[in-house]
Amino acid sequence: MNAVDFLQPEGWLGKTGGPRYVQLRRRLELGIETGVLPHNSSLPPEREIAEITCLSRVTVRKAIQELVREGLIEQRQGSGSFIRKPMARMEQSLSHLTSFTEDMGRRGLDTTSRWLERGVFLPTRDEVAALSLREGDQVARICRIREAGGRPMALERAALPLDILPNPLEVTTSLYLVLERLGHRPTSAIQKISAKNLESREADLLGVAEGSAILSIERTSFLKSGRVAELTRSLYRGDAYDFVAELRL
Ligand code: 16G
Repeated sequence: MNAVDFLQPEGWLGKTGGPRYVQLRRRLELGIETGVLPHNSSLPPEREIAEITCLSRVTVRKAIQELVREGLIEQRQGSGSFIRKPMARMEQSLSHLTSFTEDMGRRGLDTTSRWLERGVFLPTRDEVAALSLREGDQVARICRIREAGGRPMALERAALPLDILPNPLEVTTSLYLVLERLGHRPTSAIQKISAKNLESREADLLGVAEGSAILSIERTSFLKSGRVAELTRSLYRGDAYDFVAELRL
């Protein structure tokens, strides 16, 4: 089946199926999933989709924008919209205490950060408890979108005692590299993983649709002395990660 036949509105566009842009977005997602709209091919122009489906161009644009946010479609200046190759899932071992930069480097991917917060703050009650802070202590906090190969992979919020990370602005790429330089790299950690559906603000930041499945991970890491070095809460894209644990008798 070609794209024009596939987008004919009979059979999938109706009054009861929710907002029209959502119905179109779902139809396009199905086309991408089933290969009717193949990877690396161009999407028919907005005007043509509007004609085939009898939808307004505003509605078509809204559906396409959502697919761009989800990372399924890429808009190239001057040459239109293209179906992106899907992101390969990454397997992440749960038995080694590695950093995001190291994990991605091993896969040959460069990492970048989009900073949301980085500085010294008054701690929240959770941070005081998790980091065993004393009254009046402040906390170093770094919060960022972690990207690999140019794609957002995780939203990460880390909090550390100030004597472990006195100057959070020093962290420009890898937190663990800075901690290593300071002689404070954690040597063990406990991780709690749970499933969540993304709220709209976080979904926007990660470039996925609201309500998408996400892995919520809380890592508490320790120095050799047993002292807590870091409390990091991360949201990892559920469509990109498999966490793998090795079990032995
Ligand atoms: C990982 C860790 C996070 C740590 C970060 C350091 C998980 C779930 N989280 O993302 O706790 O702070 O690596 O990475 O693995 P960096 O050294 O590249 O900044």
